[in-house]
Amino acid sequence: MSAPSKPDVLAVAKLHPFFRQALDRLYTVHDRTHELDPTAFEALAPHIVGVAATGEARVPRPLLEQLSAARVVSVFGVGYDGVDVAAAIERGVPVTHTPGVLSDDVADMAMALVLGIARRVPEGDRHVREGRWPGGPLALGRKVSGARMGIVGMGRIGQAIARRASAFGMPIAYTARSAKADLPWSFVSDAVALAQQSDFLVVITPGGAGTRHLINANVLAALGPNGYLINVARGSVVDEEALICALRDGTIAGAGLDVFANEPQVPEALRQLPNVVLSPHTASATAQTRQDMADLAFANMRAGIDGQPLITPVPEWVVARGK
Ligand code: 8YV
Repeated sequence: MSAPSKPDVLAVAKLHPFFRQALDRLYTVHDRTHELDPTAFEALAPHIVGVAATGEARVPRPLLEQLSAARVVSVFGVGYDGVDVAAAIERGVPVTHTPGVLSDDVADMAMALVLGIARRVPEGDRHVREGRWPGGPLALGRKVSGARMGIVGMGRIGQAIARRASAFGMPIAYTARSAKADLPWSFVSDAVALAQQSDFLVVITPGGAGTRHLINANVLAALGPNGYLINVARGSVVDEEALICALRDGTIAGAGLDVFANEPQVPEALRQLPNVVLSPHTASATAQTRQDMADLAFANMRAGIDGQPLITPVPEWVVARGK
C-alpha cells in the first residue's frame, strides 16, 4: 500500500533552506510552478493548500483567485508588502508572517550601518588592505555617541533601534502614523520635520504603496549636508534616484543601505559612490534568527493547513477576523 501523498504547497519564491527543509517533511513543495510551468500549474492550483512566501515575494489577487483550496499564506519575513492581503481576507485565506524573532538582528544591523558609515569602517578596511595606510591616515569620521537619531517607523524594530541608540547617548525622536504615548521618545509629525532635527535618519517603516518614496528629495534636503540616511526597511520607501543625487551632490553626508529598489540589482551610480555603505539585504541573516524565522513560518503553515490557531497572523487579518 503506497504512502498517502503529502499535501501540496506552492513556494512563490526561493525559500531559505531552513524553511524549505521543514516544509519538505510534511508537504509536497512546488517551487514557483505558477511562473516556471503555467500549464502544469493550471492542473495543480486547485490542490494547493498552502502558500510559502518570503518578505519580498509577490502573492497578487489573480494568483490567490487560482488557489481555490488555499488555507494559509505563510511569509518567511516580517514584511509582507508583496502580498495582496485584502484579496486574501476577502477569500478567507489568512496571511501570517514572522514578527519579533528578527527585531534584534535588524536593529543590530541598523546600528552597524550607522557606525559603518559614520566611522568609515568599510573604507578603513580597504585603506589597510590596499596598502594605503603608509601613505596617510584615513579621513576623519563622524561621532555617533550623542548624535541625534530620527526614526521613521516606531514598531517593534524601531523601538529596538531606539533602545540601542539610547545606549549610545543619542537623543531619539520619531515619526509614525501616530504618537505612541507609552514611549519615552519625542514624536514628530512628519519625515521632513524629523529629518531637520536629525543627524542620523533611520528608516524602518513597512513597505508597500502607503510608504512608497516616503523618503524623497525634500526629506533628504531637510536632513542636510551633515546628515546620514540609514534604510533597513524596504527599498521602495526611499526615492533611490533622489538618494543617488543627494549623495553625489553632497545634499547629505552619507548613507547606510540594506535594501534597494530593485534587489538584487543595485544601480552602478550608487555602487560607485564613496559615501555609502551597501549591504545585500542581510539585516535578519544570522543562523540563529533564520532558524527562528523558519520555525515560526513552518508553524504558521502547519496551523493554517490543519485548521489550528495561527501563531502570528498579520495585523490586518486579526482586525478583520479577530484572531
Ligand atoms: C527577510 C525582510 O528575512 O523580514 C523581512 O521582511 O526583509 C527580511 O528580513 C527576507 O525578506 C526573507 O526573504
